[in-house]
Amino acid sequence: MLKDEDRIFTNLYGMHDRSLAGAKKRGHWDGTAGIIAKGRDWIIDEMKASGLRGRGGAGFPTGLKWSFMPKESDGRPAYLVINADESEPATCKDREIMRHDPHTLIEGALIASFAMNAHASYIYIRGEYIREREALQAAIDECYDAGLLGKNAAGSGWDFDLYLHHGAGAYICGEETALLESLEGKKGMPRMKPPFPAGSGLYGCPTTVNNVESIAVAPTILRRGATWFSSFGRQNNAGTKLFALTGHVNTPCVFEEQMSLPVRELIEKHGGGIRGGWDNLKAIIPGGASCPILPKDKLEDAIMDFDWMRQNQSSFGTGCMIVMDQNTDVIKAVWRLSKFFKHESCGQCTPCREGTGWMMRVMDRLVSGDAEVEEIDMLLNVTKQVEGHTICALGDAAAWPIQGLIRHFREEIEDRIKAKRTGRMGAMAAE
Ligand code: L3W
Ligand code: SF4
Repeated sequence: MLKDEDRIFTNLYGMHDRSLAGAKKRGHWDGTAGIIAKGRDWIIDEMKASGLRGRGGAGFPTGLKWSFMPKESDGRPAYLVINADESEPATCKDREIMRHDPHTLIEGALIASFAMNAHASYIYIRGEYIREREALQAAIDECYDAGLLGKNAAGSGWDFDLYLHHGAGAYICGEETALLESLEGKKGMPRMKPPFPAGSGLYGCPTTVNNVESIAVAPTILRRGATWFSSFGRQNNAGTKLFALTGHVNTPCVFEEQMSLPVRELIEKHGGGIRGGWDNLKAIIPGGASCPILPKDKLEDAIMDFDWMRQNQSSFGTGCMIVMDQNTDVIKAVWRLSKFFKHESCGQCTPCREGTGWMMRVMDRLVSGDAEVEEIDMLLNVTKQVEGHTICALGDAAAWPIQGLIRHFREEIEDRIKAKRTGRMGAMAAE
């Protein structure tokens, strides 16, 4: 388990003073101008060497992403946009940073913006996060008063403004290009990529969009060094990370831990174990609604990181896990996700707009058992027509949970259909 002195987030549970004075006591805003004085190349190289991969779900290397920003200005301003539209079902880690440790994020925004030549940064926060918004705004105001933001921010010689913008409850605005559209005052509909935001992002200017946690860990990485951060986890899966456990664990929680620990260890040490014990486990969804479900027999030696999950036909996502015990109707659980994705589809591309509705309606029938066995393969086929054929990842995200369900729980689906048919035939015989 991670030692206390290696935690980046020292106020995750709000036990300490979250104000600037409290944050400084816990080591934040220490030597910020000195880090900036080391220059852009040093910061980006150190971030690359740390092995940090984006904490918002896709796991793209953070230092590499920063390096895509133009080194010299071509007359257009550059922007850092921080994705705080945390809306993935079961994902609730960034909110703990914003409400209890907001200075980690603000200091990170200043350093990252300097590294990418940006004098302004926007934090796009989920509309429902009202308390988090208040906490973050109070921290931003404190920083302006203390000279840590604004002209010559933190005595670094860099002028920097930070704005908080709130969303209005649309999940799709967590997709980076939909977020940029929304920030520009338009409907939150994803753009085609490329161009990636680094080439043409906010208002057509070079932009980097990063998750809250990715930015909030940067100052500590730069203070303690890339080697310190990369000493946790394993190659390609470095660092410490905020994880969450929800569902049928005894103590649902958010916690910081090192990457690449066994799933079982995380559940037992941090989640107090499965309701009814490990043998009562049925399945997990590792890191958000789009990550394919994994059954218990895959989980005995499972490792919680990007590579293990990918090699086992799932994904690490945000590291926020849904745990399901033997009482769970997994078909219904995945149906619920299908309903979610159908509702949240922005509707601009046909495979997603029509496909999510189609998939949900077949899932309706699988839940009740009122389907034909042949429809299982037909449904699988539809998921393949949607996957990879849409403008943004929401189409894939709607397809993958269903693929995972059929891969691991086909027998359960078939049994339900057969039981229903037997019941129907029994009733017909009785008539
Ligand atoms: C420049 C290239 N930039 C990629 C950048 C790109 C983006 C990042 C990752 O989806 C996933 C999704 C959710 N030149 C580049 C480049 N980039 N190639 O790298 O891009 P991408 O397309 O791999 O991912 P994405 O579209 O950002 C994110 C999944 O995460 N998810 C989590 C969702 C989490 C939330 C939340 O509440 N925090 O919504 C869970 O599984 O489904 O697949 O910045 O521009 N050649
Ligand atoms: Fe909109 Fe879905 Fe197309 Fe994404 S995949 S752009 S959410 S319709």
